Amino acid sequence: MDAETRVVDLLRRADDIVKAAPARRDDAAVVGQVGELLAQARDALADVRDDQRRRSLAGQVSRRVGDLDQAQVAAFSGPSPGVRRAPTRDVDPARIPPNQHLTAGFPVLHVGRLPDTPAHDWRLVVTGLVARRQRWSLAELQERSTVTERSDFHCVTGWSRLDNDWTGVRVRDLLDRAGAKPSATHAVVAGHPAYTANLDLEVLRRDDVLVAWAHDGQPLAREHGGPLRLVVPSRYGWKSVKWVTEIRLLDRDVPGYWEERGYHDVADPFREQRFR
Ligand SMILES: Nc1nc2c(c(=O)[nH]1)N[C@H]1C(S)=C(S)[C@@H](COP(=O)(O)O)O[C@H]1N2
Ligand SMILES: [Mo]
Repeated sequence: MDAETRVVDLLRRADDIVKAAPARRDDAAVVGQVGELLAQARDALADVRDDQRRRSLAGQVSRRVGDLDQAQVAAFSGPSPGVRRAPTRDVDPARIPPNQHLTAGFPVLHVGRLPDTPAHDWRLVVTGLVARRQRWSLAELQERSTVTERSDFHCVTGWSRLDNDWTGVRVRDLLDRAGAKPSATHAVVAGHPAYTANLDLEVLRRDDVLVAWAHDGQPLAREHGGPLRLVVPSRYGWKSVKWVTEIRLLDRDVPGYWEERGYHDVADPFREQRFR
């Protein structure tokens, strides 16, 4: 089977599973199987010789990965009632990345269930290429220099929420406290339950990158990542790890949960870096 036939075949198999899904009542299994087929299709794309054909097939794979993301959200956390389109009038169009729309609410999006660890038992560790491994409780973080930063939030599924006031501490402060080694170039940030995202250290050190415990002046709701979440405004939302537990510094880029499933390592919404 040549590469093109193989991609088409994998897409057809993925579509067949999706079509049969309503009868199966096992959304998680459907998402897992379709995700696996799409990952194989993505790998096979590299061997499709004809540029135009490869681009067209890549678009078909991407669209299905996007659909799967939505399906996954529905499967794991129910429909997202927060996704309501907001008018874009009166907003500087330069603030809205390509192919994003504004949402009036604050959608909730994640895989898996909410953690039940009480806030007073929450710990954040900074590990890997650091001079001093550090561990903070929420109270200890709150004793550090607290900042509030206003920023926009862009989810790869298409919604953007502008003007979020996040309160927390700068990740840069924590990295400096831990003593990031010069060899450290990237990080993998982990959160409940086994969610991870990879980021450049340069991005993590920006002013607007926080671990936050409050949003718009209110304690951060559990479903939005409370008691503690990462916020990385300059990247698609999947990099803003909720229920954050660990920041591990590395000397290489190691893909996280969604990146392993075909999403972009960098994920700049203004360059529309959705998929690899
Ligand atoms: N731990 C964890 N963090 C996560 C996710 C997740 O599945 N698990 N989903 C990400 C995605 S895709 C988005 S868009 C944002 C959504 O944040 P919100 O639910 O507060 O809107 O959380 C991100 N952080
Ligand atoms: Mo997202």
